[in-house]
Order: sequence, then C-alpha cells, then structure tokens
Amino acid sequence: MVGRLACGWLAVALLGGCGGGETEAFPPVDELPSILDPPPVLESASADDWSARRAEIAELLDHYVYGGTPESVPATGTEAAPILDVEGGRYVEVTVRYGPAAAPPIVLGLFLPEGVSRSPVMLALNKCGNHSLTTDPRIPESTAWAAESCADESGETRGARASLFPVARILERGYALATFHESDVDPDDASDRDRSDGIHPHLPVEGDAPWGTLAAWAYGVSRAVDYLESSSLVDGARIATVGHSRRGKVALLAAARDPRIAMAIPHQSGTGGVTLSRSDGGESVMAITLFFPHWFTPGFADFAGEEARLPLDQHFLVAMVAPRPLLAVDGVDDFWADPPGARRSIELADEVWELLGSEGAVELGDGTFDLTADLAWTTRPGEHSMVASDWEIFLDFADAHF
Ligand code: GTR
Repeated sequence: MVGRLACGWLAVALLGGCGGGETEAFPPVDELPSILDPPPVLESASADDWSARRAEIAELLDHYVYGGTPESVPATGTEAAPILDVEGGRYVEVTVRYGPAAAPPIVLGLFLPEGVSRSPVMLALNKCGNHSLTTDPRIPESTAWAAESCADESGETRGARASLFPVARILERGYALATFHESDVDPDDASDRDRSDGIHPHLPVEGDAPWGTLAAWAYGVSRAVDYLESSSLVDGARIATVGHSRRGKVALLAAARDPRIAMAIPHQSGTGGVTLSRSDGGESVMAITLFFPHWFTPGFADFAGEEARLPLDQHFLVAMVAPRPLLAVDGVDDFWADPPGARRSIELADEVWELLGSEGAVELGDGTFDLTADLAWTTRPGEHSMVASDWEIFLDFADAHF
C-alpha cells in the first residue's frame, strides 16, 4: 500500500496547490477537507493521463474504503469428471486453487449452454453454495460455512437460491453461468473483526488498510477469471460480472480492479456499490459500517457522518470500469439501495467513458437511459430482490455488447 497521494484534487483542496510531484501521505479523516459535492473523477481532459489517474483512484479506494489486496497469485483450475447433463446444457465443477497450499480452494460451478462453443459467461457469487442454485441432487453440496437463512424449515439448502438464478433460461439464451460460494473465499461473518477466517490468514495484506470481505470476494472473482480466461469451455474475452446487493458491490469492485472482466452488471448494489456515499437517501456509511464492518477496511467507518470528507466517492469506482460496458439496475421501491444516488453516480462517471472514446451513457427524452449504450442505469418495478425477470435485463444488455 502506497502511503502517498499524487498531486491532484485532494492536494489542491488541502494545500491550495502541489508545488510539484508527490505531496502528503493519505490524510486521516479529520485532516481531510469537508466538501459537500462529490469530487471530480477527472483532473485532466487528456485520455493519456487516465491511466495515472485511474491508478491514483484505485489507491484511494483501497486505502479509504475496501482495503488493499495481496499481490496477484494466479490460480489453476482442475475440472471434475464427469461433466453432467443438465436442463439446457452441461455442468462441470472446477476446483480453483490459488495462494498457499493450505488456502481454501474456490469450487467454481460452470453451467454451459448446449450447442454453443466458447459462450460468453455471466460470473456471479452465490450466498449458499453451488448446490443451492438447482434441485439437481448430483451437484455436490458445498461444505463451506453458510448463513442460517440459507436453509428452509427442514434444514435443506439445496435449491434454496434457485429463484434468483434461472439457470435453464440463461443457458437457453446462449450464456454460460459461472458461480461460486462466497464462503469459499470468506464467510460473511460480521463478528470476524480481526480477519481470521477465509482467505485472510493465508494471504494477509500488509500495510495500514487491511482488506475487507468485499475486497476478498472480488479477489476470488479474479481467481475465477484466471481459470475462465484460459479455459476452452467458454470465451474468456466475454466475461460479465453480475451480482445482487452485497454481491452487486462485488460485481462492480471486481470489474473495476480487473480489466479482464469485459462487463459489469451490479444489481441494487447500494452503498459501497454504485450509489454515492454523499447521497442523502438510502443506507448511510454509519449504518453499513455498523452492521457490516467486516466488508470494508476498518478506516471506512471513520467516515460515518463525515461522508463529505471522503476524498472520493463511488463514481470513482464506477469510472474504473470505463470504457467497458456497465449496467446498473435498481428497484423503484428499493429505498435502502438509493436509486437516485446510483443514477447520479453513473452520470458523474460518464465523462470517463466519453474521454476514452465511448459515447457513454445516453439519456433518452423520457429521462431513461439507452440500454444498448456502454454505460447505463435502469430501474424495474419492485423492491430489494433479484428475480428471474432481472436476468432478461442483464442478458439483453449483454446481447447488445457481446
Ligand atoms: C443490506 C445492506 C445492503 C445490502 C444488502 C444485501 O442489509 O444494508 O448494503 O448489501 O444487505 O446484500 O442484501
């Protein structure tokens, strides 16, 4: 973790200028200026300067929000035999190993569409294990920790998340679905304040911004990409990350950090995802860091009630995906995920798509966005949930770009 900021917006706000070169260490919250408007994502109108600015943004997000990640440890994948026939295609489970030998592997479930070679891939975390996506008894049950809410009254977790993942329909539309149990990388345990479970003890992050669970999950997504990009079963150049809510935050974070991910579709990702921390609506930094402190680097909680001191906002994370296609989806009645704040974030990030030669977001006459454009935000009726019909929106967007 680099402890210094390049000369830029923050240095100007703090010091009134730079005087050349690098300036101060990442200041603590009480030394940061309080600025009500989200800071500008761009500091230069030249596309040549974007990669340096992008690197600076990545460091800001690592330091203040998510924590850093270990050096990249490329993964290897071993496919299980036999490949199973399932409705609409085939299923194979891949054991993805990375890091020290004792580190828990990722068990990547890969649903492949019938008759399509090298299909594009929707890559998504799941909450309860790969076996929770279908009632097929042949899909091995995950042995990793699962939340109590994964089980029905009889304690059964198989098929528990099937309503969120219309697997046969995804296959019918010509896409593969790659998914793994998030607990393979890090159990979603708020009491794990000292990062003692999951991948953390095996791959510690040195420095003053330890990684939280969202960063660990995103790192795991990249290890799945290590396998997918070299696999002959799918097209590694057409991988989209998809996720709902906390997993939507990860779909965005993973794509922001990993340029091999060709598309991001964060669904109702809310605070810590697409929506602005400076927004008046929805979940505050105080609420999210109170209930889910483990998701972030510990210092993010210092911005509770002090959001205006953040030297960034979530449109910085969105902008890191540019110029790749990104669709953010919200529910009209999902107050907690803050649809207006998400829309504003997309609008603020748009200038980076334009800088890089994309048309970016295209607002239509009725105030909605063109969902065939590279950057888009949309809502659908309803509250906070992911349902089968959401996938039609995701796959239509993917069809328009892949
Ligand atoms: C909520 C949390 C949100 C969102 C959601 C979810 O309780 O406040 O940030 O992540 O959980 O993942 O369903």
